[in-house]
Amino acid sequence: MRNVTALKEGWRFLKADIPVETAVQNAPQGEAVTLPHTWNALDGQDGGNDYHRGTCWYVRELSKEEIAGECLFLEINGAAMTAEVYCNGKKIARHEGGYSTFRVDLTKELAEKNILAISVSNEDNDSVYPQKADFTFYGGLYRAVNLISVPAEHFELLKDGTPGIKVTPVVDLEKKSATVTVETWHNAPSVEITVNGETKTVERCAEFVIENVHLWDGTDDPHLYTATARLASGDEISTRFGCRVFACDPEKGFFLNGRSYPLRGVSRHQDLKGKGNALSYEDHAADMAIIRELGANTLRLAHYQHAQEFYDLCDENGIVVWAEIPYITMHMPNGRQNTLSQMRELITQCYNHPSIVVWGLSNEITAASAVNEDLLENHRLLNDLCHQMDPTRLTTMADVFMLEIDSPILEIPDINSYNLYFGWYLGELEQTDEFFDEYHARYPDRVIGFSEYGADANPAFHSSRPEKGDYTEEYQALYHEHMLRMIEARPYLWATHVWNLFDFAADGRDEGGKHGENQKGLVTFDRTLRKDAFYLYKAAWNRKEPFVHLCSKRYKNRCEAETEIKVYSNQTEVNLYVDDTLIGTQTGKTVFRFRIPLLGEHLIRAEADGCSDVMCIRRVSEPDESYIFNKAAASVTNWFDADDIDPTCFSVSDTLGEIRANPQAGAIVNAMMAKGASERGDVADAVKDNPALQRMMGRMTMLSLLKQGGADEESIKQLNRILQGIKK
Ligand code: GCB
Repeated sequence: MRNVTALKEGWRFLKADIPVETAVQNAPQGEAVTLPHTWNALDGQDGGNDYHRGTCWYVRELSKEEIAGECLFLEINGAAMTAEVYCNGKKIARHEGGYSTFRVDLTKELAEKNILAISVSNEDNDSVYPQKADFTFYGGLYRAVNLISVPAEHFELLKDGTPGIKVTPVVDLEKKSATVTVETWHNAPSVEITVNGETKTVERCAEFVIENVHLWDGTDDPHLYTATARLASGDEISTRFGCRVFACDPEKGFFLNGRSYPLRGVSRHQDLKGKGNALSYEDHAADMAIIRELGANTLRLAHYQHAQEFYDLCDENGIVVWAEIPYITMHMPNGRQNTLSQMRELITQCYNHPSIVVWGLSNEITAASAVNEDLLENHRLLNDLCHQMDPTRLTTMADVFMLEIDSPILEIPDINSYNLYFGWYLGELEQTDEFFDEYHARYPDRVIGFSEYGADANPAFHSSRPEKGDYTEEYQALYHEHMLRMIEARPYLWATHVWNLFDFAADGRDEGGKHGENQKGLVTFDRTLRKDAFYLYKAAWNRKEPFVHLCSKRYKNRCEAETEIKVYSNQTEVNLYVDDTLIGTQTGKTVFRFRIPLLGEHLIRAEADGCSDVMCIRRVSEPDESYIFNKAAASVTNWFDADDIDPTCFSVSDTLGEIRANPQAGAIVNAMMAKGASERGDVADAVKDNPALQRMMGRMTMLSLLKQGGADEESIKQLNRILQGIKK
């Protein structure tokens, strides 16, 4: 018999870096908490970088009933980031890495009265990842903590948090069969393994053949089998598994079970407003329901190992997953062992999930580190570890935009993917298209994907002339309309992942009208509001549930004689009614645009195949200031869009590349940039030494470069006047 007891109640929490004796002594005065728990649920999402990073204690007494049984193990499914476990004052384990499961053998430590004390630290250091990244590093026992009691003969519990059972199905599509190898680890002479109604008694490992195999076939039919292993002592474990084959083709993209299956989806962090990362099963399931509503078929579970419950939900819903470790942003020479142990745990603990198809080695690791031998070696070791532990899956990497496409690091993982933010942080939307076209032309034999793209939007902000950097819901929607078209035209992209499905806590941020949040989500941090861009993807991806969505519903007060009404729908024909009068019918795909005169207050209704959506908008005489985040930026475009620019001469609307191609105009801009460079030392050096960045800047308009550099209105105008004096 195996007994699992969840230790939810009865904990005392002490927010103090104190010796274990003091922690145990002071425990009765500590705060009573229930698990899961993070001490950063509130301060980790209020902005300002002041969230508590330090060492805290969780103390609890174990009752007589809880410790019953022959052998007792403590299972911690997530202690962020580093934990030390003490039983009756004695240190019995240390674990580094905040996202994986680890277990501790308590059997020999037990006495009459038993006090468990766990110190957990999310303090900064130079060896445990992550240390530098755009998300809050919550601290706490934020996933379940369990006691597992087992007989003397039992399945392995300690090694890398293993489930004790490993299932490898190999599918033969032609024969419609699967050969399923089941390995187990235990300390008994034999084990009884059952798969699909067939039972075998073996020492450790058995093979089964499933004829007429029911495939795990993505979102339409994610069939799961169960493998069960039993020891004579009564200890029993089981795991679900799925039978599927997949492949990535450099020209045709992803294949599932022999058919083309373009992976189109989103990324997710494990956190929620008000709760931090301490989510309940219901929270996970609610997230999955939103993913299904969106119609995504893939998830990048960034930037660390997610909860087992969530990989289970992905298995059950047929979502293809990219799993990764938090080897992110900045390579740490002292962190090599930690990357290896986090990867070993990820693969050991997640191996049986059919949803997972790739192991991510790192994310934007060259953002703050040079591509040196130590970093390359670290990646080679990780890559080899993945292949050795799991020959059935591929390795991948999320590359930062300025990583040269001919960098040797790109040759390490099996397949690659780029994070690109052209049209948001820098550059123009079309540079994304150019980037992939160039990459694909140069490396037609390499598999490439689009691992991150997105634009922040605060649904309070609106504009009829949306532009990069304005944080409006409308710009985010336009951004994604472009990316959706870009992706649909490039079927070779093996997977694409919007950054991000949900707004998430990034305590270092303070922008776009909110503190401590990355607002690139298609849905708000509290999950209550779906932004327009959510419905764009729903229109493109959700083929099952007919729907129609009116954009810019929150943009009620409009200061214009004519306004655009934009509709997203997965139907091919949309009717638009203004004040109950049909004013137009459009046929098309995904995005439907209408223009209507705005006279006063109007009721707008869109209809498509029996579905409808309504909103109310009205004409106002003055712009509604509450819709504008960055008034200064907004005014720059307004004055600059003036028609008095002579198109036969240069202007700040030309790209840096175009301007530089002309000796006279180029000399002026180069001189101006050299002056800026001497004032901003290291940033300028980074640009000078990075040809990829140089090339990219060449494609940006002078105006957007100047705005991103923080140039004021007067100096932009002045340069424009000079450029207007030079004939093209
Ligand atoms: C990235 C990172 C991700 C950030 C994102 C952003 O490239 O991988 O962690 O949150 O950019 O929004 O800047």
